Amino acid sequence: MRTQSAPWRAAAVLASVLLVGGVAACGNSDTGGGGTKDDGKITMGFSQVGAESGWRTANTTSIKEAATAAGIELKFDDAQQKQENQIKAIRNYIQQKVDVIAFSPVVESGWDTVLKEAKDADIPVILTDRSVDSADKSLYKTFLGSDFVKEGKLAGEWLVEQKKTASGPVNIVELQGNTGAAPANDRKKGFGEAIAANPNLKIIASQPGDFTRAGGKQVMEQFLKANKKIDVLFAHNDDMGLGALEAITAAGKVPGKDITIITVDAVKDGMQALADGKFNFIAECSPLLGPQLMDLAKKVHAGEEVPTRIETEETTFTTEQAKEALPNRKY
Ligand code: GYE
Repeated sequence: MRTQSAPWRAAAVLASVLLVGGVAACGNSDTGGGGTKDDGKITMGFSQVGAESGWRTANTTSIKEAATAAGIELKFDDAQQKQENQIKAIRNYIQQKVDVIAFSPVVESGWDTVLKEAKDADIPVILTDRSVDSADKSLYKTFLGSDFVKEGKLAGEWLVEQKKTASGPVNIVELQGNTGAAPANDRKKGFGEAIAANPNLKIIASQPGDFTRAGGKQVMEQFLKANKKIDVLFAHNDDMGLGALEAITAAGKVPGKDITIITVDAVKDGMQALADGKFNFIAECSPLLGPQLMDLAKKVHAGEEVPTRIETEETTFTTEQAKEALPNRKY
């Protein structure tokens, strides 16, 4: 196992490294990549989920800037939230014989075939931001991203603490991310486990809002129509929470007061809403994965062993903490 070296520490996002599966899946002994070019430059094919949220925009910027800084040639594709587009992009990258493929899988399932094709072509794959549920861990080299279960758990634990003196039922509505996505599945799980500590806390409605503002607004409108008493909103990201604010205000309720709002991400607009008291709590999820991703690409390309799981380090914010952090927030 390798210990962290200087470039890791220099990365924009601090990372804690967990080696969960013993020795990293070994590629072949030579270059570890399928590139045929001999200009010495690493070519990375990257398939991005889409541009659905402020988080995603910041993530894309981070990846593009880090590729330039690292001297890596980046081929970038926006899949517009469709798995079929991601599979198509990955197949193109295989055909083009890029050195490394990296992608953020829009959903967890259904990747084995295309990942096997990349493996057969001897092109290493790095998962970034979201993971896949493939049983065969040799299909990718590593997964760089957040612990989404933990984010949901931190959100739930904060709520449990806030409502510890509640004597009656606390009605919670939940805006989920896109169906089948790792952060949607995992944040739901973590939050659900945490609030189980207090039987008064009940999720009375839970629907996907696709991680978008429009989705958050639309689903919140339905929630408000169907439920007289909503005490808490848990939105799986800031953007859905921001969309929901409009629906809540339009329904004549005061966000952050009549309805307690908890979100995940901590992008600038979310942090502003928190500082303004419209949101009440945010569990952070960092999108600044670019520098670490490029570092990993270089290592994997050089045939070096890398940890199979690299977890980003994150925090949480209350209104007071958001006010303090906002002036220096980069995204
Ligand atoms: O929380 C959300 C984005 O996968 C962690 O995707 C990412 C999530 C993020 O659309 O805003």
